[in-house]
Amino acid sequence: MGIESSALKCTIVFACIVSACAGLHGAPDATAPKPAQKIPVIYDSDIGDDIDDTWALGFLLKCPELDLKLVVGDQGKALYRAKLFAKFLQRAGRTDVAVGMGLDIAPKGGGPQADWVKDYDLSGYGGTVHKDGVQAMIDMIMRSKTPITVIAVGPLPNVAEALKREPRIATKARFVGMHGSVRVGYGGNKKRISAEYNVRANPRACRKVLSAPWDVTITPLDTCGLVHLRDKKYQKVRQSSDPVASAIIENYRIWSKHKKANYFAKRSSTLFDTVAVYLAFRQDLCRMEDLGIRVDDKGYTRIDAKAKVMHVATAWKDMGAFEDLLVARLTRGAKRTKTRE
Ligand SMILES: [Ca+2]
Repeated sequence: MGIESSALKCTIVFACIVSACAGLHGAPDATAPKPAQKIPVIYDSDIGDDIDDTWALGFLLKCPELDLKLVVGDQGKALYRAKLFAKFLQRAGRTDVAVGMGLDIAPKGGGPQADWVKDYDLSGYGGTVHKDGVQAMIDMIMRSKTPITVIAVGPLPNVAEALKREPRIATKARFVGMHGSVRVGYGGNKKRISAEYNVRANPRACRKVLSAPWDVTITPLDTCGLVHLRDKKYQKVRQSSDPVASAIIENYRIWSKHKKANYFAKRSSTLFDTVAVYLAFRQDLCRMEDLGIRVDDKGYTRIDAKAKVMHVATAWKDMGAFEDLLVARLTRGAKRTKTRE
């Protein structure tokens, strides 16, 4: 273990102790002290396709353990995703976060949240916009004195390209992803695993990223595929005046209409990506296993003792407590949202 990974472990352990002191099982953490050293984060996301990336971005902004530095849109539609990020960050009062455009694969095109940004002008963003988000990612990782955590919640062409251009990023950063299906498939299916979308969309890129020599943690469908907010938990977010919560709900309403999803009034969709954000700073509510994971050509993630070993969240110890934490943080209130503009 190198000095950097030791330091990172210390940071995570400290963040966990702070969180533990604040009360583990879903108690609102409004009184939680801020950790001395936050974990610097790059968020690589296909925001604007499924809605869970937007929930995860909001959660990330609300976690005092994490310090979001850069967001990069992945898997094409670069302009659409950059606009979603920029408008969301502006609404959250976080234009200190840089926005990176993803790889130039299918740069145009929209998605189910297009109505939210139809009049948004990216040139009006108060923070930095990097035309080459992959290079911005590399530069930030290489220059950072504290190891960066890359939270990636989509297919992985950007991160694979970053590793190709500068393989040393794997010695300077840690990777946390929402990827794969290890023993459980979509919808909690325990009989059959799935070729999970983020892997299946680009198995080659995923294989390159997951096998790189960095510390890797993933939430496969086994854990992330089970998370929904329902009933009181959902209504608390839906009715919150918190600017981050209301930006999420505005997007969810537009997304639901576009997708003809008829459950907007009652519950969230599956919030896969929020679990990757959680694992970046705490892991105690999940059962974690160190497993060799091989990505096959069809997009399955197979347990293979000869493959790269990673930390895998294979089951929940207490999913309800995670949902409580998510709700408490998302609804913490407008008065506590720090504006840095
Ligand atoms: Ca995603």
